[in-house]
Amino acid sequence: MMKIKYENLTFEIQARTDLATSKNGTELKKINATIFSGFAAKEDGNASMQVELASDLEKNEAPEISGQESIKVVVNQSIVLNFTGHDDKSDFRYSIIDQPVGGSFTSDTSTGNLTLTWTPANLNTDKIRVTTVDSDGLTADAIEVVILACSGCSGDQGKCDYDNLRNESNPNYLIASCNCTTGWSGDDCDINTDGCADDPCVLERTCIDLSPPDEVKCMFWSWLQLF
Ligand SMILES: [Ca+2]
Ligand SMILES: [Ca+2]
Repeated sequence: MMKIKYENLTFEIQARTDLATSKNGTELKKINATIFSGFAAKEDGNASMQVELASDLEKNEAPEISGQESIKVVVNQSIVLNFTGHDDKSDFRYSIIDQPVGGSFTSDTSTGNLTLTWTPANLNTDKIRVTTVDSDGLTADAIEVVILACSGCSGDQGKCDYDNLRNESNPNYLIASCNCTTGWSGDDCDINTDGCADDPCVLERTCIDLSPPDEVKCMFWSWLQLF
């Protein structure tokens, strides 16, 4: 805490800084002006020091953070996501507000980036939200990454279709549907389709359900086919 004494009064600058950092930039300037305008009018040693402090606070700009704002992920497949902070002062830090389950963040000192490495284990709702905080406690507008998740559609039994979503209730965690290859069905293409379910065979033919990639066979039974 920094205290400034002027005549018989003591001003606790830290308390004002806390107040200032919880406001937006416009209000910050207003508060500073209120604290320091009285001192500026006095032309003595204390006044110059206090005006200088005010000037430092006013010059501080809120930090920013940039990075990918949406990402496609597949269960059991690893992704890497980078974020970059910016500030008028160099000693800002990253703040992780929401971390996905199984994900880990690292800060790269050579690039200054914040990196997320994540392998989703399932389709449970997850959140990625990060921000930057500068040395005076000012915070950037956080990035919340829109996650487009896919089950993987059981490997080669289907393909992720990110244009058709299974859920839309949470705009920041969307689940892609699967386009199944012939013979497979279900949300994740893990069900061997029962090709006979809709009685596709006519003229008294017998329906036989087949394994993928085939679906069904309709045939006349005869003694010849039994041998
Ligand atoms: Ca700053
Ligand atoms: Ca089948």
